[in-house]
Amino acid sequence: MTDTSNGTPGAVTIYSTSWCPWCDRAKTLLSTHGVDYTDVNIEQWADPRSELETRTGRRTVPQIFIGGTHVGGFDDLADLAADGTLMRLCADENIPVRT
Ligand SMILES: N[C@@H](CCC(=O)N[C@@H](CS)C(=O)NCC(=O)O)C(=O)O
Repeated sequence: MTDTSNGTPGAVTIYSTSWCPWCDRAKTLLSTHGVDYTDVNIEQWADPRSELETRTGRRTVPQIFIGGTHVGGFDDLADLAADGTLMRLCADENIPVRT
């Protein structure tokens, strides 16, 4: 995890495209954990992959920020969810979690 300051304090941001199954899985995982998110479709950008790389250091979608912390893609998010780190990170970043 790296803090690249391109997230939003107190909120979850997911950079995605409309055709991406890994994005859908990430959104479903967040929803099943009671975490709301802001979905940013990178297809609206002029040069999506370059802009994504500038913001996150990676060129694949999804890219997910928990507050100001960049956690990576779906695989990274799933690992954090599996070992409980996701919920601790949400607490640390003041992200509301629905129960
Ligand atoms: N293992 C990655 C998979 C991400 C991935 O392959 N995303 C596809 C879209 S579903 C993508 O961005 N492909 C474009 C590319 O590889 O350049 C993750 O967990 O996020």
